[in-house]
Amino acid sequence: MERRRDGIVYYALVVAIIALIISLVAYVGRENPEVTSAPRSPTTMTLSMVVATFSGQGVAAHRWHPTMLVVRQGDTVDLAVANPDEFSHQLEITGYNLKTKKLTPGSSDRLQFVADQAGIFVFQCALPHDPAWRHCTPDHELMRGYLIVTE
Ligand SMILES: [Cu+2]
Repeated sequence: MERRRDGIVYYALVVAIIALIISLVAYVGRENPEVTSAPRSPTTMTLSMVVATFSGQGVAAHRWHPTMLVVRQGDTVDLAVANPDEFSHQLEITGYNLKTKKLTPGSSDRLQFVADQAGIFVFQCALPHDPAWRHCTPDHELMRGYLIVTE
């Protein structure tokens, strides 16, 4: 009887060691997400941007939304820009030498380009504040964001 119990304990120990070895092999051989997601062929990034107005406490803030665009070098960017504001604006991506047409209230435009240079590029409003023409708003200088092109 004692011998038989020893045999079962021994058998359970062998099974536990085999299970441990299998789980260790599975753990070591698991896919590393950092490595598998790194290489990626260039793609078309379809993005959209709007003039966003945030208001409250008698103050209105106008910003390009989103304030940051991130693409990879080599990607084609297809950026739709809309202006739902009651004043005209114009998006300019300095460094890439790109400008939308003057975006009058309710209008939109599209910028299509290949992000061939890596770096951080400012985008801003190219239409200085001019109340007589309903061009932009007093916070013109704050309508600023960044296009980040990663290598
Ligand atoms: Cu503006």
